[in-house]
Amino acid sequence: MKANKNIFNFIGFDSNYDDSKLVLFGAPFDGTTSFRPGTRFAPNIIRNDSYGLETYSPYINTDLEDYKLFDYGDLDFPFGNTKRVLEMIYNLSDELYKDDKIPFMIGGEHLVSYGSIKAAYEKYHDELHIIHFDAHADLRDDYMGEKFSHATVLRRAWDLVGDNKIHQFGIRSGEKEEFIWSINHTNMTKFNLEGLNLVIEHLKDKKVYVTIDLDVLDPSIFSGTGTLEPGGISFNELIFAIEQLKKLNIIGADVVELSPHYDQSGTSTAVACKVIRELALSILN
Ligand SMILES: [Mn+2]
Repeated sequence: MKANKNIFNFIGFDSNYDDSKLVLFGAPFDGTTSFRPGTRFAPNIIRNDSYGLETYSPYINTDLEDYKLFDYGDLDFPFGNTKRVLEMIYNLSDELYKDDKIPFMIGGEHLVSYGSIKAAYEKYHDELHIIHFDAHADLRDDYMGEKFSHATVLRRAWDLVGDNKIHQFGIRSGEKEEFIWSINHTNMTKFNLEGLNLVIEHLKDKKVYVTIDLDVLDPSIFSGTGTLEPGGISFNELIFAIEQLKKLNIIGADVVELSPHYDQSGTSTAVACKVIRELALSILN
């Protein structure tokens, strides 16, 4: 596979496809965003601002340059056609799985995760667990009549993986019904990351897909997003949680919901870039 022509790679992701285990791609879609749109602009602004980062991580004590990493560029979506967008994400992730790669997707709104999780499920079936960091439960069965929405994405993932396979952290917003439903169907930690170490212990021999909605962070450090939810975790809490994930066999991941233009300081984009670097290194370590 060759890089798409719109390539301007994330820092350190400059190797070729064949040599690379981890493959980054952008899914610049915000078609079901209910409040403030703009996540479609995230992948390329992330790539641009990633050059403000070092490739070395003092947290994990490794360097992006120690690895072969490939940036595919962005999928070219037909905006307004949610079904087709999800198919395109599924098709690319499926191709990556067939080539024994690890898909690493940059959103976009959270619904994009569904396409990649579906491909992961079809490869790993019952072995697959999902670790989900988010302010929002995303467990509605439909949102304004739509089954496929940023507000339903983990419920649609549950349709695939079933009970007790989705481990949610930092959740502090949703309908009462979502919280009640979660009691019997997902493993939800409200407000913080308590118990992550126990989940990691429990999932050591499983295949794990990690989805990070950056709005799990407090808006005081991450205001560049569509649906702000005060009361979030700190940057260091998230980074040290990501470092813990290196104990797992992560077979796919995504980082979603940066909407860069709402934070003109660039802080939110810098946060996203650093989360992406740390998650990439955690997956590979
Ligand atoms: Mn969210």
